[in-house]
Order: sequence, then structure tokens, then C-alpha cells
Amino acid sequence: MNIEGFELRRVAMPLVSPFRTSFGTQTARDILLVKAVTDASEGWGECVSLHDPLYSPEYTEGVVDVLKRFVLPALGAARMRTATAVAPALHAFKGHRMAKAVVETAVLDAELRAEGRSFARELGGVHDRVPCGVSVGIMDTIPQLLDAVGGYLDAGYVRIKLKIEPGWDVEPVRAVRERFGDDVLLQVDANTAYTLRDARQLAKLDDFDLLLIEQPLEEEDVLGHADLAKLVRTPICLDESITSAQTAAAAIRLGATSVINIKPGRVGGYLEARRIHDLAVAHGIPVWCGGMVESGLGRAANIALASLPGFTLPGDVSASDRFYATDITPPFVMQDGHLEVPTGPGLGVEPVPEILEEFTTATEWIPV
Ligand code: OSB
Ligand code: MG
Repeated sequence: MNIEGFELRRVAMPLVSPFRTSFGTQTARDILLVKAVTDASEGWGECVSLHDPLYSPEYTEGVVDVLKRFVLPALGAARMRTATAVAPALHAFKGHRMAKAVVETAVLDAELRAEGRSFARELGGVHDRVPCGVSVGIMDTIPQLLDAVGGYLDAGYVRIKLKIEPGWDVEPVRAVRERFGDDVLLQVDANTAYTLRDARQLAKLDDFDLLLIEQPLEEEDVLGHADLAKLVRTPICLDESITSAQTAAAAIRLGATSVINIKPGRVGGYLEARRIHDLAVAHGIPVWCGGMVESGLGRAANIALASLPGFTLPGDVSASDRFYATDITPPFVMQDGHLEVPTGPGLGVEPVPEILEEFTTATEWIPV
């Protein structure tokens, strides 16, 4: 397989409703797609970076810059032919994992399509469908939140995640428990909005039998999470702090995380995501697949990853209509609270050409 070049494509997709987290409110997604074009096939990657560096240091214009300035020229110079060669060819460049992940995913998709193998099969998936969780944004009022959660439960979601921040934590959790009962699988995500001084407030969540508290403290405060784990009974789950298998190993050793949210984009790609899965399984740490408000392309790959055996908790793997009225691929539709794992070559899904064109705001061809 010889790589001829990469198409960078920007796609603007409106969200069905605003999505508010402790770091901001999103009303639309400006997605960077990368298409790898080889002499044998084409493959897609979806970049998870956000428009602004509010979740991680990366941001989409920065990803485009690092791709054009460093990543794609290095791949061309390496005459790289397989997805496993991508990470070594880029190793000299520090960080920029979302940028590295999107090109590795595009090359992997191209390679698997050429060979007729699916992502799930390549990564080691063992299930043909995965359970769906949903991430519920911060709302203006508790009644609004209860309406939203009720709607997702009616739709069949098997796990609810509430976004929290100081001032929106114990009360919304209590209200959801009171209205929907103790059987609902429930967890919270703070996106780094607290400090260790908030330990007593966070310990109040212990009364509600939550599956986990996700990333309460700053990304780099791994020790703080280890200290917090001794002050609260609810399991701590790291998201932002887990940037590689190496940081995952350290966080596990320190007792900073007893569950891990794996997001392939955050850790440099699906191959590193699988290494974190394997490490976690070896340590008896449950993992689940995070989401970054992906279109159907990124969603397809996440579903494949979530079918690996260590993904024992439902992920932020939801149906297309959780975020998008119209997806750029045929929509992922939930059945009985689950999504089917794609079995076709590569991602197993492709953009619908007319819809892709309709949402596209810019394209650029970069030969290598
Ligand atoms: O922290 O998990 C997060 C979305 C954007 C940025 C960060 C996060 C999220 C989510 C997942 O909560 C949403 C989804 O894709 O289902
Ligand atoms: Mg999170």
C-alpha cells in the first residue's frame, strides 16, 4: 500500500441541543476529517479536537497546522505503508496526540479496507453489539435536567452520565436518583472543575451509589486524584489525565484511578487505546469508551473499540441522534439500548456523499 496523500476536510454540524460542560457550551461541531488516499483504497479519520483548547491543549486550527507543518511531511518522508508505522514515524514530535490519532486512524481504515478486515476484528472485539450510555449536559434548571434524563431513559439508554461543576453536583444527582430510582446506572463527569479542597463536597456524592466520578481535578493532578480516592468512596475515573499507556500505568500504580475512560483521540489513536485496554485488563481495572461528540465516522471506530472484552462498563457511545439530526454517515440507531458493531471492511461505514458535501466548509489536498 502506497500513500498518495491526505485530504483535510472541515465539516460544520449543528447539534440538536446545546451541550454544556464545566468548560463551556457547544452548539455546533466543527469537525476535521482526514481521508488517506492510497493506491489500494481510501480511509477516514475523524479528529476529536475541539475548536478551542478547553478540554485539552489541542484545538482544531492547531491540529491542521501541526499536520501540514510536521506530521504529514514526516509520514511522506518515512514512506510509511502501514498504520503500525505511523506512531514510530511521528515519535519525535512531542504531544499532539489528537493530530497523530486522526492520521493513524485514516491510514488504518485504508489498510483494513484494502484487506477486507473490520476495525473490531483488527482490534480484538468480542461482542457484536455494545451497550449505550449517554452524557447529559449541565442544564439551567433541575426540571429541565429531569426531562432530558427521562427522555434518554425512555429511548433505552442503559447508563446516564451527568456533567457536573461546583454549584451543579449534589442536587442534580439527588433529583435524578429520587425521580428515576436506585437501579439507574449513574455517574458524573466534572472535566477538571474541582480542587482537592472540594473533597468534602465530592464525598457527599457517596450517598448516591454512583458508578464513578470522572476527572474531578486538573489533568496534571494525578497525585491529587490519588489523595481524593482516599477521601471519597465513589470510584475515581480519569479521562483528561490519561494521555498514553505510560500515564495510565502510573495512575493505576498511584491509586489515582480505579476505572479508566479510554478516548482514542486523546491517547494518539486506536492502537494506543488498545494498549491501555490491555494494561487495564491486566490490572483488573474496568474501562469504558469515551466520546467526543463524534459524527458517524468516529462513532463507528469507537463502537468497534468498545466491543473489546475489557470494556465492561457502558461507554459514552450513543446513537447518532443524541447529537445530530442528520449524520454524515447512515445514522447509528439504538436497538434495545445497544448499537451493532460494524462488520464491513475498515470502519464499516462511509459518508453519504451528498450529506458530506452539504456540511463541508473547506477541503484541502496534501500530497505526500
Ligand atoms: O469529558 O467526556 C468528556 C464531550 C466533549 C468533550 C469532553 C467530554 C465529552 C463527553 C462525551 O462527555 C460526549 C459524547 O460524545 O457522548
Ligand atoms: Mg470526561
